[in-house]
Amino acid sequence: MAPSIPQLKTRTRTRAERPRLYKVILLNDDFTPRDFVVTVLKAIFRMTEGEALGVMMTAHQRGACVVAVFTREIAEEKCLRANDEGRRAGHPLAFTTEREE
Ligand code: TYC
Repeated sequence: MAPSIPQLKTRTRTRAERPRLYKVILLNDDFTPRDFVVTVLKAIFRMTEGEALGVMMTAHQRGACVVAVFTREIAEEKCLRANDEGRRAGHPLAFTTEREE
């Protein structure tokens, strides 16, 4: 019987692709009370009072502000929860998500 030749094992490492990131964006409106926006930012996005105030004021003055960046699932879930908070309180508060370049 012919001697068997030991096979060289080659390992191919498949690195997971970097997940795409999604921005959660806060949109200004004329009706939602400022302190309500701050409360939602603190509750859903775990911001400090100061951070939430800064984001709320930027949206208020410029029309919109990026709140944070997440993977798609997290961004969509937080956006949904934040929009729900506004709806349940009867405010037109709106968050949206946008894919990063
Ligand atoms: N513009 C609102 C007001 O004057 C406050 C506000 C700020 C609402 C930011 C939404 O994303 C927002 N009461």
